[in-house]
Amino acid sequence: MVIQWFPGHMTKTRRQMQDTMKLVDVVIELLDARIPFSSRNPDIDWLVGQKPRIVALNKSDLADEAVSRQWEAWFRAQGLDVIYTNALSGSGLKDICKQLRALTQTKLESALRRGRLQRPIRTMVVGIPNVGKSAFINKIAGRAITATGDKPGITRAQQWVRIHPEIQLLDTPGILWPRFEDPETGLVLAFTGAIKDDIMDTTELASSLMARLAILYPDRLAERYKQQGCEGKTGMALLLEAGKRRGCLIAGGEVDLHRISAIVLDEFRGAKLGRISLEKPPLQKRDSRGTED
Ligand SMILES: Nc1nc2c(ncn2[C@@H]2O[C@H](COP(=O)(O)OP(=O)(O)O)[C@@H](O)[C@H]2O)c(=O)[nH]1
Ligand SMILES: [Mg+2]
Repeated sequence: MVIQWFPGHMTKTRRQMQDTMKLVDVVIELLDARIPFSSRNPDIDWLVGQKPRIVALNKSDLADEAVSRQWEAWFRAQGLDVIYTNALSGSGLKDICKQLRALTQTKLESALRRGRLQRPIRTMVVGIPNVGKSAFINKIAGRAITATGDKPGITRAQQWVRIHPEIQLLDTPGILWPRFEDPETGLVLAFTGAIKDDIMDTTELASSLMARLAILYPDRLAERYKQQGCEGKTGMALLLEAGKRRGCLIAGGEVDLHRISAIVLDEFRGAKLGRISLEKPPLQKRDSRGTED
């Protein structure tokens, strides 16, 4: 079913995206700072082509700052401008505007030389579902112009919103598809809540998350769920232990796996375990002497 349905949908999205892309001067690619790899559209380079692009590592408030700095360096090494943003607080959005203007400076200058601006810089936000596109647009536009959450079926004319005297933003984001054929990507997207829990086995998801966190952030995991160390334990063992510590029990004293799973996922997504990054950039050659910790 998925195989039947997705390609058609994707072809249409691609075509629309290419059409819209023709209207913009600079593209803002929104990624989830916790999972910059998995929240990236696999065809983004092809879609954006030669247009200047800014990578916004959004939800930066939830990501590990040290890891985000590594990603920043990695993106810069790929020749991309990268800015951390928090679409809820608005931090980083001023830098986005500054960068948009810098990227189109020559265009602006030649227009200015001819007397006055012919038209403002045009930009649009693109990204996979749940990276914060609507929140970003709302915040930068300073008012609620798009509903948070995507409602398929409701279509309306796209409009340009002035976000700076010299910059216009398309009020509708470009929705991209994730790397859907990769199970690892599906998993980390599900951890962050980008894939709905009702189509996932939450116990399996929570125990996978536990296993992952036991490797990446063992101390924080142990502290939050009062684990006696995480080493050598499976995700399921950690989940059961957490359930006991939290008193998530059903009759007979067994752990209520459904309940503890929901708690763990909720707490992770709500940053109750602190700022966590689930992906690190691939090691670069010049970094190979051991920047990885
Ligand atoms: N903590 C945090 N949450 C964010 C940020 N940006 C968006 N969100 C939340 O992420 C969820 C998805 O945001 P939304 O704008 O609907 O994403 P879209 O599907 O890309 O349009 C919402 O619950 C937002 O409140 C951010 O920078 N930090
Ligand atoms: Mg949206």
